[in-house]
Amino acid sequence: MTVEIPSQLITALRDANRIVFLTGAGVSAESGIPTFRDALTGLWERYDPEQLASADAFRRDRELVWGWYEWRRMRVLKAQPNGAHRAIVEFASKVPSVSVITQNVDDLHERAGCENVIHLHGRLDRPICFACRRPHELPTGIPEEPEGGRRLAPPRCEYCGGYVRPGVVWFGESLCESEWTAAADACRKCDVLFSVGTSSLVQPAASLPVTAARRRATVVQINLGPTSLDVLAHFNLVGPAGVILPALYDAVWGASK
Ligand code: BV8
Ligand code: ZN
Repeated sequence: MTVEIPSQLITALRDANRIVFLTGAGVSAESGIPTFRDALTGLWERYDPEQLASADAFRRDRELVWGWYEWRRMRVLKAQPNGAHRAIVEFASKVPSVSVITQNVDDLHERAGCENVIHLHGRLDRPICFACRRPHELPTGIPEEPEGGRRLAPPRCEYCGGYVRPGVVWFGESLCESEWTAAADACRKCDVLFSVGTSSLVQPAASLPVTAARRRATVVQINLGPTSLDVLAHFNLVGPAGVILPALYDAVWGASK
């Protein structure tokens, strides 16, 4: 696919000192990770993600919820970063300050070489105890989960015997204060904010591009389809992030590796 890149965007990127990448599930899609709203197949296909990604769901049926997260964790462990993750790392080698703020709970940005990723919604690989919130060490290796998944009994906390839960922020739970503060601060200071592969539905993450735009940042959306951000973004690039981001890098700094 040929990517049309407006010359004003190339200029804005060349002049930028601070760039923020706000990423969602679409940035991991080309690594084979189902997007958040597509991650409901097999056993879970009759559920709404907001139903499963909540503390109530875990209280109601911890084996169903733990099984869903272990299936997703297995998918992440079997996946590799894609061109979008790698292009963001290359941007960071050219621009004085690049902040990666992700809604994703996978570690593909880190595995591509990004440092200090801000995880607004936590991480799959950092489970905690539901009762005392102490971290729980998962066994190494890749859990062998059948396609479509299965119910699984969550491990027990070695300190208090409580049930271990995924280390993610569920709907109705507050975001980690320090992560949110760092994210909002980066968006207030940036010259360019990319919103990549997110339906821009989930709050308060979806308010970050508004914060950046209020401070006169150039807002660039890269997505497969329209979202509520279309009206605010200065540039809407429609297509796969794994194609558009490397093309953007090439247009500004010459052929990416
Ligand atoms: C909170 C972790 C309050 C779990 C997730 C206003 C203010 C504050 C809260 C609210 C509010 N209004 C409503 C709320 C409540 C709620 C909310 O936002 N609900 C929405 C649905 C209306 N928010 C909360 O509950 C938040 N908590 O604010 O607490 C509070 C305050 C004080 C005291 C107590 C409480 C917590 C929200 C966090 C929820 N957890 N994830 C898990 O992963 O299982 S959110 C979940 O959605 C994922 O993290 C996911 O990343 C995120 C957003 O989804 P997307 O990443 O956008 O993925 P999606 O599938 O939707 O879209 C993918 C996009 O990519 C699509 O557009 C597609 O076209 C595109 N795409 C696909 N392939 C590609 C691509 N694009 C480019 N290239 C491709 N190849
Ligand atoms: Zn405990």
